[in-house]
Amino acid sequence: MISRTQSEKLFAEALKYIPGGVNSPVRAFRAVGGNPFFVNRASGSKVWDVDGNELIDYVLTWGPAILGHAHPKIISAVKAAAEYGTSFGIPNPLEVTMARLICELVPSVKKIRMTSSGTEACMSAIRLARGFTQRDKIIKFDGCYHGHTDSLLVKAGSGALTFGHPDSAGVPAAFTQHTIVLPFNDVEAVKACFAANKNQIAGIIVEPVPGNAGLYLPKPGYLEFLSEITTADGALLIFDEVMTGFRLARGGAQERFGIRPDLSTFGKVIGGGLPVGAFGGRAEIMDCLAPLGPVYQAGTLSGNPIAMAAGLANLEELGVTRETGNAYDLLEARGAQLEAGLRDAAKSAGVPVTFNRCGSMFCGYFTSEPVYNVADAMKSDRERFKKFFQALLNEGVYLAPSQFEAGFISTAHTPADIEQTVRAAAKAMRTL
Ligand code: KE4
Repeated sequence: MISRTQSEKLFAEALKYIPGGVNSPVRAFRAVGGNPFFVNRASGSKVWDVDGNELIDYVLTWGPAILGHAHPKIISAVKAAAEYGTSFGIPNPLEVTMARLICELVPSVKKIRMTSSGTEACMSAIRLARGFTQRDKIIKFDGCYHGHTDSLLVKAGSGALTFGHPDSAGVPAAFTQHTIVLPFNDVEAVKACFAANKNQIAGIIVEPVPGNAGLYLPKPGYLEFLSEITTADGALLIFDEVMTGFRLARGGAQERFGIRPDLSTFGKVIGGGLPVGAFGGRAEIMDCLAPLGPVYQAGTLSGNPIAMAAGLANLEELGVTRETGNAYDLLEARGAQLEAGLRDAAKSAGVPVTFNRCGSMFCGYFTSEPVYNVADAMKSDRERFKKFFQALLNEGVYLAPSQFEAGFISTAHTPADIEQTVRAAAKAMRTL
């Protein structure tokens, strides 16, 4: 029997000082039962909890650890940068290196601004879209999560969905009156919305591959359709690539699907595990930002040298500047191995599972129906997921503690890790 005595003690202590004992709700295990464990060490594909239990990690701090945890190149880059100071609040060379690299890798991004979180990046991109178009309305899709900024916390995904009350308390109706929520992958709903709001929509913000209600993919032609309909109406298309950026391809989901959005947001991978976000796009839009233009946006630690060093080390080690011999073939191979193994395990156990995957992002839903949007995802058997999650945890495999999160694979996940995961899943599925 696995002991988690130290984690339990820490959780009891945490509850005294931190709401719910966690600094982000999805960590609280409320959707899967039991209490969260505490981690004080991570390396490669593994984390170790404070009781010394080793776990193969498919959360990877929600995406940033694409090279696995504590990659030597990142650790040495952070140490080296820290020797010169942790923050200047004055422009530093690494900000320029990062900005130039992102602009080189993502053709739709001609200028970019760093922030300290994905929430900030998405919030700022929305403000910029409204400032540039002089319009107020924004379309988002149910189940998509763009951080916890007031105007976007409407039918949001991730933790908001996990808790079953997609709309958050504390958000005045006035703050969301300009937010229109539509179902993802539904062309007619978007057409009807633009017809009813001609020349009033500032933009669409969308996760090109939604990873905050589990994971599902855009139907063929859907992203192209969003690009066309926004262009035709003078609205902007904003790709939220906080999760997919530099994970699904060197140039993110927009490279993989061949789309050029007007604005994009980034985070996670570009911070290598440190607090970073970014938003960028067409120069004439970005130049509306202060100090050049009237749209205000700021941040004490934006472009912080330590975070830039960590993010640059992450990107460099991924091989993003190399068209061949970069990490994406390996990530694809590991994802394919995991998918094949989990599909076989479900089939052998006679358990209906819909397994969605895009590169190194994945999600298994306990349903025999396809999952193309959050309504489909909500039909899956969450009780089965709960049992599956706990069974895998007891076998040393850590999945995201919610059906409504994506799983992530790193270059540090070995074939043996994945074989161990598949064995654990096969054993767990026989108990469901
Ligand atoms: P942050 O503010 O958490 O850095 O980024 C917000 C965000 C924006 N856009 C997308 C597509 C995202 O996935 C996120 C954050 N992702 C969640 C995981 N689903 C972060 C985990 C958490 O909230 O604890």
